[in-house]
Order: sequence, then structure tokens, then C-alpha cells
Amino acid sequence: MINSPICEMLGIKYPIFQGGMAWIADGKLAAAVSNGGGLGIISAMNADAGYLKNQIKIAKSLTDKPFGVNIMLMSPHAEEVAKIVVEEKIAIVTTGAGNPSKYMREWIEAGIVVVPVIASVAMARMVEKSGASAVIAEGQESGGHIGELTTMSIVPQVCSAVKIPVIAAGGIADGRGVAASLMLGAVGVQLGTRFLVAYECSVHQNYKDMVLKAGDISTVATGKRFDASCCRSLKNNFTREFSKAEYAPDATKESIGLLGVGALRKAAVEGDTKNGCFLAGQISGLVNREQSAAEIISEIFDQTESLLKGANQWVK
Ligand code: TUI
Repeated sequence: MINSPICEMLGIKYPIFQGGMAWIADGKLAAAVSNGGGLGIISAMNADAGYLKNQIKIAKSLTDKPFGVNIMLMSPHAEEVAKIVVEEKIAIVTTGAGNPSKYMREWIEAGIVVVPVIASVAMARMVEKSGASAVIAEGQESGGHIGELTTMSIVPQVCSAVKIPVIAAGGIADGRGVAASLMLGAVGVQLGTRFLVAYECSVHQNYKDMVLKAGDISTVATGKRFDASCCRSLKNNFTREFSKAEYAPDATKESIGLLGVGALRKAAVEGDTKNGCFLAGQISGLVNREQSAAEIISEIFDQTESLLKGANQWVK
């Protein structure tokens, strides 16, 4: 049995979070992960309060275990969904793609456990000061919006810089990744890509098939030229067109920003393999099988346990 301080803090069996994947992480997936002993997370993505309320209702109808909500701070509806998590008495909030400090007082006063996703030591220190209970240190192996550092580099540096517990994210899909994360000093992990192919994940089947077929070099990070919105996704016609436009001499941050509008929906809802943006992590090549969320979690932690039990083979 693998157990860590984050399990007691959040009331979960296994120290694993499901990533708050926009257009993908809905109430049904979150409930399945929480029922499997992890922490399911609903993505508030760029939707309004009504969408989030409905997904919370669905999750509450499917599980009595704790689950979280991820607030994407670049969302135009961030202010209103920040209020909904208080009203709905959500136990855990994770944040992404920005600095959550302006909301933290209100959330902490409401008794919410706040766990920001950060991509640098500076941001980890800042959110610790603002009262975060833990941080998710995310490496650039992740799908979606990413920072500069790799998981191998960011996790130990954040662990050395802050006193609060650190969760590792980016490039983790099995027990080897979990065991390695624990060795780097993390007390838990967050996985997105592997849960994308869970039976309970409602994303379009074409999206799942793209991940299942992907290999080690199937993803690309676009948006580096205008560094505010670097994003990792599976290579396809959309990423090729995006890269061409990004490096055109007359490209601007604004013109590039507009190209991505609607592309996540096209991928996740319509399964448009040509024009959709299929956010996925570099570990996609290891994700080859559809399973239930509970099976994914128990398989990962069985493997973690046997690896850690065998670890002293290296100590002579
Ligand atoms: O946020 C993510 N992943 C994402 S966000 C996204 S974009 C989107 N989502 C929904 C609808 C429409 C668009 C796709 N994937 N991961 C967490 C994460 N946060 N990674 C990196 C960061 C981050 C970056 C900068 C956190 C803090 C930060 O601070 C910036 C600053 O102010 O210095």
C-alpha cells in the first residue's frame, strides 16, 4: 500500500490526482477517479458558472468521495467560477495557467484546500506565501499549456524551495513515473494523458485513438515564439498549420492567439483529427490500452509498490 501525507490531507486512498483537462475532465470522469481512490478533478476550463455547477452536480450524484475543481486562470469566466467553488463547498481547488493569489484569501477562508499548478520555483514560493496547502510542480512533458522546465528538474528544485507538499506532474503514466516522483521528493502525482483513455472519459473516441496510437515523438510544443502560451499537443495538420503561421514574418501574438480558438472543442467534442488541437503529454507513447479509472489507479500503485520494495537492490 502506497500512502503519503497528501492522502490524509485530502481524504484519498492513493496519492494521485487526475489532471484538470479542458473539455475532457468532466463530472463523470472526476467521480470515477475519486471512486477509484484518487482525486478526481473537474475542469472549469473556459466555461461559465452554469457549466461548472452542472458538472459538480453530476460528480456529487456519482460519488461521495472528495473531488476537486481546476480553475484555468486565463479563462474569461475565472472570476465567476472562483465564487462557485465557495458556494458549492468544493473541498479542493487546483489552479493553472497563471497566478491564483488574488482568489486565495477567499478560498482559504471558505476552508478550501488550494493546490496551484506551478511551473517555476518563484511561483511555488509565491503561492506558499499566499497560503497554498500544496503545489503541483508541472514539467514541460505535460500536455496543454506548459512552462520551461522538465519534471526531473522542477520537482526536486521546488521540493527544496518550499515546505508544503509537492505533487509531480508531466511525463508520468505508470508506476515507474510514480516511484521516480517519490524519489525526487514529491508526495504524489498528477496524471492527465493516461486518464484520457479511461472508459469513463467522455472525450471523442478519435481523441483516445490518437493517444493510443501515439509514439514517443508524437507531440510538439507550439507557441514558443510568443512565449505566453506554449502548448503541447499531438502532431497533426492543426499543429503543422499553427507552426507555419507562428513563424510567418507578419505573425503577432494576437494573430496566433486567434488560431487556437475553438480547436480544443473540435478535438475533444467533434473528434476532428485534421483541425482539432489534441492536447496530450510526451508519455502518450506509453498509453496503449483503454481501462477503467479504478483499474488504471490500482495497476499504477501495484507497480509502484513492487518497484519501491525492490529498490534496495541498488544499495550494496
Ligand atoms: O494550465 C495548464 N494546462 C493547460 S491550460 C490550457 S488553455 C485552455 N484551457 C481551456 C480552455 C481554453 C484554453 C491547456 N492546458 N497546466 C498548468 C500550468 N500552469 N502549466 C503551467 C502553468 C503556469 C504558467 C504560468 C502556472 C503559473 C504561471 O504563472 C505565470 C506568471 O504569471 O508568471
